[in-house]
Amino acid sequence: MTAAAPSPEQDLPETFYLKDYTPFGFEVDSVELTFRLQPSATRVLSRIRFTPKPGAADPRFFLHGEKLTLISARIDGADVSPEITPEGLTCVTPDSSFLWEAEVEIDPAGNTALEGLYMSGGMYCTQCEAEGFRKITYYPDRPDVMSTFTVRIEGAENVLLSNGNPVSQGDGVAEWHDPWPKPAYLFALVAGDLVNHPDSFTTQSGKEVELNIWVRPGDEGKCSFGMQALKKSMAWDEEVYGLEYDLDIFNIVAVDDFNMGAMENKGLNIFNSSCVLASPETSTDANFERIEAIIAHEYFHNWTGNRITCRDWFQLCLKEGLTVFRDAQFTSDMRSASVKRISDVIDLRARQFPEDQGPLSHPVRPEQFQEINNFYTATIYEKGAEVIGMLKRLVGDAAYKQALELYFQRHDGQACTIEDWLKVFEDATGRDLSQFKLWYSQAGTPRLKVTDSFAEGTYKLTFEQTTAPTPGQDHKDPRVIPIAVGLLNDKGEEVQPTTMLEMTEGTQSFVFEGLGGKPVPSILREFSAPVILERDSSNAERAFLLAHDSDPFNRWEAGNALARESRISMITEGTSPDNAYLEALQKLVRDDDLDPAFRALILQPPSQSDIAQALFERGITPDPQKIHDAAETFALVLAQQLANSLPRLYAETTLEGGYAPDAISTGKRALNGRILALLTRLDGGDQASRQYYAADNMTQQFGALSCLMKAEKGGVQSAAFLSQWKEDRLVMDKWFALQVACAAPGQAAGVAADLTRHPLFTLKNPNRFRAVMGALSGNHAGFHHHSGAGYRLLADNLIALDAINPQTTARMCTAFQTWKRYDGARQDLIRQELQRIADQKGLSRDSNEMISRILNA
Ligand code: 0A1
Ligand code: ZN
Repeated sequence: MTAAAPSPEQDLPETFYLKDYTPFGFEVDSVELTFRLQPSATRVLSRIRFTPKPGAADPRFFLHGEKLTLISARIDGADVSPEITPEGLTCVTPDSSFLWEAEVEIDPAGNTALEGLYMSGGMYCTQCEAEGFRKITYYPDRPDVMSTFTVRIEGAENVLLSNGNPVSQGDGVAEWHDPWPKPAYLFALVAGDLVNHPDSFTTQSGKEVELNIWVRPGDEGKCSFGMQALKKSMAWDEEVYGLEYDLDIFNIVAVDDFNMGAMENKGLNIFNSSCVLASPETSTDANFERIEAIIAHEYFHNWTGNRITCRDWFQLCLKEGLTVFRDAQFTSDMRSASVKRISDVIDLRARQFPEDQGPLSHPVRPEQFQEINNFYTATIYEKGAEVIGMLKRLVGDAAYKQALELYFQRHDGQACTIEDWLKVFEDATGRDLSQFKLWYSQAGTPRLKVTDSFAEGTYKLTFEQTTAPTPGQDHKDPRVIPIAVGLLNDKGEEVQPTTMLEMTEGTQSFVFEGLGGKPVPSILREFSAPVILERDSSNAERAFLLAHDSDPFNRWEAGNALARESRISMITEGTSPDNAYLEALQKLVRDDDLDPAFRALILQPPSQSDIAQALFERGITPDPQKIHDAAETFALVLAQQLANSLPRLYAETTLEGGYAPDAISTGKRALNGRILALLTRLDGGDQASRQYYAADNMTQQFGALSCLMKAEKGGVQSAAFLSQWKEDRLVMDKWFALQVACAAPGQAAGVAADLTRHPLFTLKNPNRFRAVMGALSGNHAGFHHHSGAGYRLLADNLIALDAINPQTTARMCTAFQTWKRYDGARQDLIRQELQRIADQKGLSRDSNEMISRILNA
């Protein structure tokens, strides 16, 4: 059992290992908390009943606690004097059930790290995942310790909220009781002068649930979309998973200062205001889509995360991978499944692939960490969801459903592991999943080399899988890979419908018999596994698949490969944009039988960072300026080729009538936006300017402004935008980001530096910091400008932010994770900046871990 306080070696950050897991030695029978709110001196009183577990040998317990001033501590009414360290306290305990009472003082107003209890815009709020509760009071702050909570809040604010159901309210006091045992990371408290957007939902068993979205006065008009998304999520989880909500009330609160997107605290979700507030005038289509998905994600956590939680933080993907998978299913059902899949793969390749192939690579279930906050990564979330998608493809939909029913039935109320998760699939299907488990333990993206041959009606596909070494893992075993394959004949007809091949060996062949001629294979349909497919294919074959593949994902993929190849030969051989590809694009853009959203995706060029990665993989050192120039040339040539039809296409795709954020209108506006971007390259911004002034919604206003800014014609409109929206923080984040995103490579760092001196810039708000610094690192040629100014500016700002908010600083360090792709001169510049950050006195544990992992690449 856990006993004395951990004692890290002087100056060496402690590393935590999965193999060291030991259960806590006590049950926590109940928790009662009283908060006496004061901005700089809040008192937290706790009454916690502990019962030693049978066989417990150690007569002491360790409670986590950080940055707390202990006022008093008692056990069964008698004062005690625990031994206190910066990490917590150790105290001698009775050998049977006892009551622990403590009073501590904390400083919410001085808490700029936004973990624990802090203040945002005059409101008190909390963020406890992963280890923030220990900044509120002394407690065994680990997810496998679950208990019921009763919370009393004393404060002058008119709204006082916590988890569970309300017990009493009134006169500066509120009491809440959460009947569902939960770990401390799901605790939440909010107190503020707030207004609500109320609604209600009747569950499938007829229970009436009160719903509220709480916001600052003035934002109440931006809640209805989020509320609809919540109600759709509640109905969907009942219908698809048979899961019903389990409290009388569900509250969502919007907070301006928040490190992440949102948090699934039981019955009291706390949202970054950017992820819940929406109105046509202030939010883009992309914002609406994201809000719908995040509301669903947090709501779905009520079962996958809260009712069944994680035993320890190494199991984070147990709740996150599954909940991302569920929210993706929801979005596919609400919108277009193929558009969602393509968008998710674009995102996976942009964020998870570089992570998995660089110095930060880690398994979906990591086995060690220094700071758990650094492991809320694309690997845990998005690759975690991909792994579940593969599992579902392998066992089939019916078995997936059975396994999930068994999971909820067997593990409700428990803190579980990946072993528990896989066991329900084994028990439901009789399959042995020990090899499949490698997806959880082995880091790195597998490469799948494909060769084929045809003779006498038999087509043979041979696959070879390899995974490069990753930090701490040199050897890789072959994994189970579901490969969805279809075959087309030379007329483009499907002669073999999608079939799921199950690869288990390092090298493996599959044959298809009775074919009339050599088919064209469509491999890895629907992106059936998160791997990199390598196949010697011709542009003619890609164009054929782009025209004929019945699988929408692979159809898009063929276009994407054509775009990439065309770009690469422009860069490496100085060729002009590929004509066959340009013609294929022209045809698709005009094909009204195709979903506009799909056409918009086909027109979306590969990102410059993707091209850099593709070059690097071919042993060519990427030159960011050349990559940028090729992208510009390609867009101009495409615009010129389409010149005659662009005005008509623009007119045809312009929506009449009022704005609605539904999937069909969103797809049409996406296509219209791509056409406007091309048109702006030819008409000097006339149409974009007209659209800017005529727009009655942010999608079109901001879309037009982006086109103008890219064309360096947006000065007047940008100033007008600033003056129109300067009071709206979320719209201003867009404006800040756009200035940097549209800056020419040689100017990006200078523009960003100027913005950090803008009166509306602040390090205290993570959204604003990310708007500027995220846009800088996202401006590929600007960030990697040979002067090194981008690197220097980011490092300066990371150093400044680290003292205020370590978590957001550490996440932004990932901008440097791909540094080994680039030439020696750039690597020297980056190494210098990384070293400068590492050398900072008092650098946070969060940033220290990130920088040293990146430096050790
Ligand atoms: N669990 C939340 C995201 C979240 C994670 C960590 C946080 O602080 C370190 C805050 C929020 C989710 O998946 O939505
Ligand atoms: Zn989550």
